[in-house]
Amino acid sequence: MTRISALQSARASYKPKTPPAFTAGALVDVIEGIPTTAAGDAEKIEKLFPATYGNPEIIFQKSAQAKSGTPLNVGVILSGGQAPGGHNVIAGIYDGVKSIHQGSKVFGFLKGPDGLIKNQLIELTGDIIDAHRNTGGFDMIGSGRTKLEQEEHFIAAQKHCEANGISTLVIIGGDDSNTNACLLAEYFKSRKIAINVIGCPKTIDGDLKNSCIETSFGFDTACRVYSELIGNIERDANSAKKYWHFIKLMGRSASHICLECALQTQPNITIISEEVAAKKMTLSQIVEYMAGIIAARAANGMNFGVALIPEGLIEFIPEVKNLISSLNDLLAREADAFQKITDSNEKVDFVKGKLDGENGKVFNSLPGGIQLQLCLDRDPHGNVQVSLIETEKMLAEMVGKRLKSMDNFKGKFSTQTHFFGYEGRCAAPSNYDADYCYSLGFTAAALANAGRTGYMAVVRNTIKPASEWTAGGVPITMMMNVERRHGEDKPVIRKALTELDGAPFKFFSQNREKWAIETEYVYPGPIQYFGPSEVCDLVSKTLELEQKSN
Ligand code: FBP
Repeated sequence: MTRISALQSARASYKPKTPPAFTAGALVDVIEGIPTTAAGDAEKIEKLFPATYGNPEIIFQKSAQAKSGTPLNVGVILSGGQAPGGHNVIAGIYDGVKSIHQGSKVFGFLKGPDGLIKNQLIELTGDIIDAHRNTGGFDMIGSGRTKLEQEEHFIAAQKHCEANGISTLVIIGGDDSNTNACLLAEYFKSRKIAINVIGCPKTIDGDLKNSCIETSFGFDTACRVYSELIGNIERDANSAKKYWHFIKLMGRSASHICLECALQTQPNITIISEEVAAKKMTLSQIVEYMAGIIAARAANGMNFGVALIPEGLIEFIPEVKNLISSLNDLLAREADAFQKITDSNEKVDFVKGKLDGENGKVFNSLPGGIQLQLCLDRDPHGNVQVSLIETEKMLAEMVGKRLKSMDNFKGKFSTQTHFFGYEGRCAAPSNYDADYCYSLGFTAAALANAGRTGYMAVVRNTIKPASEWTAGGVPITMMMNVERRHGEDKPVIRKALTELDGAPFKFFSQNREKWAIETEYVYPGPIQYFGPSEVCDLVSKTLELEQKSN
């Protein structure tokens, strides 16, 4: 047997809290609301989803009478990047369907959607589930980024679910995966294929949330891990008083992680991509803003500090966004010639020679290392992989140059750069995520039992104790609108970016000047799994501020 840590062993017996609806299991009463519409473009969404559009929201309630259920066979898929709590969603599904009928079974498709397409799956036994309760990671069955969107995928899904006797598929993923879950639900329902599809909201990025979903799971834990590390660095900075730490934080697009970590740790500088885009800031304006704070602290004798930078930043700076889009086109157009060049400097020169005007100017203003990174790494769709661009190094270098040219800067500027991302994605889930995920899993089991399809499992009121949480289902079409993606109109769940008029950003912007000039660091320390509720049962600052302002 693999050796497990003392914490994992002690944590295995933690019993996640659930909404009151599930205190006697997942055989619950279903309360239906009124028919729903869509987040936008309702007519188009209705046309695209004639079989699953318009269903009512539902809420589960503990049943007053004893009920009996029939066996359910559920298939589970983990889709996309790891997020703390995924194993607890599966444990919740398992315990949920077993509470409905002991003969129920749960199958895990391996390595994400590919497992469904290739019919690679395992039955998840009680032993497997027990070994993974309250653990981080997706290693129980693995995950993958294949998008289930083509008809051949849907045909394979039908074949492999039917071959394994699976009547409900639960897809645990982000906005894209849940959109595709809905497309699959529509495909089955409109063809009278008896397989239901349920979604669960996952992503550390925190950008799958709306009026129906309070938060995506994993965000809470990942932000606590990063905030612990940032707090430790702040304390080091304040002890040694000789470094500026530039820290890039994961989050493919939205800056929720960066904002949450800022709220938890009160660093000197935090860049929020959505604000950069709204103010149409240029790269040199960002550099100027950072250099200004560094110079002001230096004037007060403080040649140290901490700056948080969101992973997706460069795509939100309008001029860099334009540059990236021209580079994507250029590199696709000139792929053959570009591939033949082996020397890195020659690659950069090749690109320089083909960029003119504003794009050429912006490209030339970037440090050499970043120029090369922008030319190299592309995902399978030909887009820049922002997690590989070292924005923190780029800004450290550009800010250093700017400070040298400033007459009023008499201080010292030494930097350390960091990127926190993968460190947090598989952490043991906080109590919040352990409870939330297990409850989402139970909700998915109840939705399966209620024969619902095209629904997302939702658990709400989570800033309150679990005894006040509610559980239910929301038609995925209700969260959709139509957006232009890769030149086509597509139905999508709207990605939640940081709202500049939202309570978390407002609180941050009211305090950031003070945090910049003073040293008002907060050191959150590690996630606590055992001990008093005030240190173990926390909710994210973002959620707290958002919900309290509603
Ligand atoms: P999901 O949206 O799939 O949850 O993934 C989020 C994320 O962690 C981003 O923050 C990051 O940019 C990306 O995954 C990294 O992906 P990969 O694991 O493929 O390097």
